[in-house]
Amino acid sequence: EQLRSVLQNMPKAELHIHIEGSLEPELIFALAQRNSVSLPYASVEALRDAYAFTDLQSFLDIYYAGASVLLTEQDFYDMTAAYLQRAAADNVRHAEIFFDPQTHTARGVPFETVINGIWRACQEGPISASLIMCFLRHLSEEEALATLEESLPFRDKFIGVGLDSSEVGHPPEKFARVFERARQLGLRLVAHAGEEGPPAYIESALDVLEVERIDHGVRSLESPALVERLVREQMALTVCPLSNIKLRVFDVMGKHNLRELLDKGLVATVNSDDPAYFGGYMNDNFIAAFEALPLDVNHARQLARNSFAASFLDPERKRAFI
Ligand code: ES4
Ligand code: ZN
Repeated sequence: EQLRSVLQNMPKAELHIHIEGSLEPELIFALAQRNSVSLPYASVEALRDAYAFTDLQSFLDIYYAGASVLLTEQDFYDMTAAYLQRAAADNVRHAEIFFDPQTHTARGVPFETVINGIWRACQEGPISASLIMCFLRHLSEEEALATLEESLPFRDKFIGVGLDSSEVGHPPEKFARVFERARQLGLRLVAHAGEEGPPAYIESALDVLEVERIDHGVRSLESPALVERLVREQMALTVCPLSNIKLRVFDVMGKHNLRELLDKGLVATVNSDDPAYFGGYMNDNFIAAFEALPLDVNHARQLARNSFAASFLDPERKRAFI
C-alpha cells in the first residue's frame, strides 16, 4: 500500500553491496559460456537450488565459485553495469560498492582488469557510485599489504578500503598495519564486524583499525556499553536484513533487531549485501523488513536520511540529497 510506495520511491544510498554478490545466476552462466569456464552446476536452476545457506562460510564457498567466471575487463564491466541499472530502478541515487580484488588476482586475473572494468561502468552511470576495495580476512595481512601496494597506481579510482569474508577467527586487529597504511594514504576506512563475530570485534574495528562505519554490526546490542559509544559517536551501521536471514544471523525477519537499533539512536542503514544470493535488491530489503517488523513511514525516512548522512559523499552533495 502507501508505505510500500514510500519505500520504493524514496531516494536512498546503498553503502553495503559486494559487486561480486550482484552476479545473477543467468549472468554467471552467460559468462561461463563466453569464457569457456566449466561450472559444477548443470543449469541456472541447479545453481539457484544450491543457494541454501546455513551460515556465512556456506555462502562464501558458493560466492567464490560464482566469481570464477569473471576473467576479462568486459566481464567486470557487464556485472557492474547490471547492478547500477538494477539499483537505479530501486531509486538508489548513490552506491558505495565493495570489490574483492584478491578473489580474482589469486586466479591470475590482473588487478587492473578488475578495477578498470568496475570503474568504467561506475563512470557511465546511471547513478553516482564510488568503490571500496576489501581485503579478504581469511588471508594474511601480508597479502592484504601486497594488494594495497598493487592498488596504488589506481589510487584515484577508489575511495576507501574494507574488510570482508570469514569473520570469526579473523579479528580486525589482524589487519592493524594495512589499515594504518591505508589511513596514511587518505583512504576512507570500513570493516565488517559484528555479523557473526562478537561485540569485541566491533570495538577493535573502531579502536585498532579506526574505521568510520561498521558493516553489519547487528551484534552490537549484546553490549550496552558499546551501544552507548556507537550512539555517542553516531557511528553508522550498514545493516543487511535479507542477508542476516539467509545466513541465519536471525531465525526469521520478525526477530531482526533493526527496529531496536533505530530506537536506541543508532545510525542504522538498510543495504542488500549480496543481492543475487540473498533474495533481493534494496527495495526488497526494505519491504521484507517493514512487513515483518513494527516500522512506519517515519522509520523509512530516517533510514533514507541515514544512508546519505553515513555516505562518504562530500558535504555539499550530501546536503543536496538530505
Ligand atoms: C559477505 Cl555477507 C558477507 N560477509 C562477509 N564477507 C562477505 N563477502 C561477501 N558477502
Ligand atoms: Zn557484506
